[in-house]
Amino acid sequence: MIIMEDLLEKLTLCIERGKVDAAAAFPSDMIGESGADELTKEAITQGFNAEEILNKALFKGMQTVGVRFRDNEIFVPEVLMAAKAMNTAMIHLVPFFKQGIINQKGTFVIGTAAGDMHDIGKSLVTMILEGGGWNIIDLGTNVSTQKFLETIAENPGCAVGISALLTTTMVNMQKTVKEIKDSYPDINVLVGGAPVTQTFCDAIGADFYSPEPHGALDFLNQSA
Ligand code: B12
Repeated sequence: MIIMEDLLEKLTLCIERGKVDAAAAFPSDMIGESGADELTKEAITQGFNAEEILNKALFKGMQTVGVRFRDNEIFVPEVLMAAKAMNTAMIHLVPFFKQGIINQKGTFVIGTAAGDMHDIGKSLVTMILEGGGWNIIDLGTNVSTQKFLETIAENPGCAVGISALLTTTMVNMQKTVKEIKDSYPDINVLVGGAPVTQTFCDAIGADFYSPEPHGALDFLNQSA
């Protein structure tokens, strides 16, 4: 049993190093040690709440990964392992964000912009909104404008969320927002992702920007 103070720190390290679970052979210097899977379960058992685990360990680890990736200290394979560790940990948190809520507030269609394969942020938004009572249609990554338009047509009155993590795919986000607004001016379109800003949101005619999922939940609840 790991003492409580060390637990979140060890979990942060697992995200930074891409240590998925005890059976994982990567990274080689951590073979046999507990990974993100076991440590997240243990953190829950020890009474940490899901928000605490997310903010104090998972986000923290992923932030470090981002900095190291930017500085060319690590490369795509290591980032992919970190993402795998993060997704494995998040699976254990899903039930806490969903707890006791009936999905009846409305439908929220979400996907990452065309050309964009990043899905961790989008999945977090999905988790929080689903927990907040919204029925989610997750279109995944690299979602074309056409796919968004078809899904909106099938779900009249839905709200839409688009995530973009790359400056290049922000351009695609802009095109998608324009086409959605041209065809469905009354539908709320929310945008987010690390490079997206309020200024960009205003410039492309989206209805709402938030740097984190709870802002989106508040906005949707108010407009429901
Ligand atoms: C993990 C990661 C990857 C993984 C993705 C794995 C996966 N399954 O998602 C992999 C390795 C595949 C990858 C690939 C690439 N990546 Co990458 N990646 C990252 C990294 C390290 C972390 C992203 C992340 O998950 N963050 C954690 C989540 C929780 O944060 P988030 O997505 O911002 O989401 C939060 C908010 O923004 C908000 N939010 C997000 N979406 C939405 C939507 C709505 C509607 C709302 C309201 C809110 C909201 O809520 C979330 C929770 O708070 C970032 C670095 C960074 N600092 O962002 C680089 C980064 C985004 N990647 C980058 C690059 C360059 C690439 C590649 C081009 C690299 C390459 N040479 O191939 C490719 C592109 C692939 C593609 N076509 O998409 C650059 C982008 C630079 C730029 N300005 O465009 C970054 C910034 C790294 C860097 N510093 O250089 N990447």
